[in-house]
Amino acid sequence: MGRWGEWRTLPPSPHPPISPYPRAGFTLLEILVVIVIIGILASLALVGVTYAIKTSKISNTQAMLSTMQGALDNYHTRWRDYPPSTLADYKVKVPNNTNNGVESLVASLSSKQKGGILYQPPTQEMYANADGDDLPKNPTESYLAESGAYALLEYTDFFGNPLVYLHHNDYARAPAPLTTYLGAAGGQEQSFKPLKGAGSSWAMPDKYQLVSPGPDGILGTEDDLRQF
Ligand SMILES: [Ca+2]
Ligand SMILES: [Ca+2]
Repeated sequence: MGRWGEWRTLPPSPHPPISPYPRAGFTLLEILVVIVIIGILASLALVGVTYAIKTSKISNTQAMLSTMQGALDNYHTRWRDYPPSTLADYKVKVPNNTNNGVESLVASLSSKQKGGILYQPPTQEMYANADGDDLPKNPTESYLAESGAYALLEYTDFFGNPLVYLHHNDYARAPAPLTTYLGAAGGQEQSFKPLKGAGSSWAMPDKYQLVSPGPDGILGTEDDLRQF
């Protein structure tokens, strides 16, 4: 028997023949596995994006508080004091008992009477009026007033909630009209409790306390942001 004859008598291969054409389509199981993997990756990406947005709002709010601190130092250099905790100190009758400190802060840092605009937030949207109050006339010659009437605006943090401001004269008595707070989403009024520093003394004892309720919008929780 010749050489080619020997080749033809070889036993059949144990491996099945390989098709020259690719298999058409995927099995249902393969498709399900891919869908699950895509779902996991998408939810991880969403968590990452949400976390990055929150982190950036926190750091922007902290930067904003420190810029405001500089503006308040300029105000103090000029007037030897920080803005009062309420516009009642400007001899005006304030219309309600909410967000009074930050309303006085906005008026004080943006008025002709107090030396011009000492602070402006990064965007116009960061002026709010969460408690919807206004005065019939402009009490401090604020540049933010329009046609005589004066909306009692508040500075907001990067989460859209008004800040809290309290002059050091008012830490100890901290009456409700100076410490009652209403967030941007409305809802329940909250109460700001002046913060203690080391030992039993007040934080920022001879200055002021300037606080953002942080990502959760609730005062007195761990995520509050402040300038000290
Ligand atoms: Ca108010
Ligand atoms: Ca207001």
